[in-house]
Amino acid sequence: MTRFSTGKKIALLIDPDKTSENHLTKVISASESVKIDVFLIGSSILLRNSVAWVVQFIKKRSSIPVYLFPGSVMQICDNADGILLLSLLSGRNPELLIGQHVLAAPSLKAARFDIVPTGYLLIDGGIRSSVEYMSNTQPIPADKIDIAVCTALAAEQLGMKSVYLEAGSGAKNPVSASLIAAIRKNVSIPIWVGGGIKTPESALSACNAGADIIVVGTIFEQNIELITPIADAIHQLNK
Ligand code: 1GP
Repeated sequence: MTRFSTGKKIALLIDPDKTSENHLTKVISASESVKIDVFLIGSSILLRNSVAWVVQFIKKRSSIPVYLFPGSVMQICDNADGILLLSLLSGRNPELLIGQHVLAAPSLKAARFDIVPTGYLLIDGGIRSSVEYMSNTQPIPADKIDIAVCTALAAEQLGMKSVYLEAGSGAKNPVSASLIAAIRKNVSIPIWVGGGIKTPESALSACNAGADIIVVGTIFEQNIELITPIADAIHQLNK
């Protein structure tokens, strides 16, 4: 049981390279008013070493939980509320299955925050994503539902506490409702879904198929006001 086990939730992904004091202030204010459930902080690659600063800036001004969503061990800091400890199970790159985790283990132990071991599945979203390039792995083809289901099952059987279906930031096609539904039928751990979700309709479709937490990033970088209809649509399902 984790804080992500009950109800439908929306997570806002913040790329530390693509924000500033001014932008973050607006993001926090909009997020408070629509009751964003969690902030995720991270990126496939960073030009600036700014994760700790972003976490601290949010923690001082908001009570919304802040979780690390690290692209690498270099993006770990100890002032967050927790971390999605991602293992890229769709790939066969040992560094991202266990190597980075070994390097990060002492820092994570010292941080004493919530660690959510998460099976991370990259699903083809119709673009060559940063995750695909940086991880040097192939995404699961969007129509290979059996492969995605078996990978999610393996995550649960390995004891992971959630599974994250990632179409890639800015994906052309979000993860399909049929793939989400097939995974929902087979695993009981919380399912995160992100990548290419831009409308209340696509967020609702993912939730109705069985997603528990919808992750949105890119569209809020472009227009923070779009946060309201999407968050409202998701939270409506809890009434
Ligand atoms: C990426 O799933 C997230 O990890 C968010 O994707 O930027 O397309 O919303 P977008």
